[in-house]
Amino acid sequence: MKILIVSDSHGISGPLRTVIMKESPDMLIHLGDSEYPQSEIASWAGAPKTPCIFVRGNCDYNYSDPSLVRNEAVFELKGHRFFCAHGHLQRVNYGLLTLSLTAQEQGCDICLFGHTHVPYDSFGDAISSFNRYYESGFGTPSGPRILNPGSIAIPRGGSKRGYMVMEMKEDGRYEVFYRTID
Ligand SMILES: [Mn+2]
Repeated sequence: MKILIVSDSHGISGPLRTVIMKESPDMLIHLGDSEYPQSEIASWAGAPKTPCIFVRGNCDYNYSDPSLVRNEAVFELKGHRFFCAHGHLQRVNYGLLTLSLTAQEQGCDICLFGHTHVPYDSFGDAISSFNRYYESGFGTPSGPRILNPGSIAIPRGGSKRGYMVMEMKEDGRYEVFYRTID
């Protein structure tokens, strides 16, 4: 299945709608600061047939549908457990340790965030990393896979307008593709 991961569209609906139409995903995850009615974004993706998940960004108050947005979303899919948050509450501008540990506290192996407007794809620090390294061999990454699709509307840090597509097979194997629209 194809999961479209976007963030920080900040009221600029054009590229968001274009990408949703182009990718035609089986699931949509918006990581916050849409500043646009979530129900409308979800309708572009084909909700309710297509599941859509929205988390609240620091700019999402006037335009958001309270019934559709939450601060954090945790769900399971094909043997994986996802943690989704905008990231401002985990202070991601100052580092990803809190985000990584919060995801792990909830048993998640995949962690999605936005807010920075800069794409990111790496493994996070682990809870009890000393013990895990001791058990599994030094240097083994044991934190969650942490992904940020960047901003689909207002890129920063030298990045381009972009998003991520996660292709997940039935057996849980997955690949992540970062795509730009410029
Ligand atoms: Mn933000």
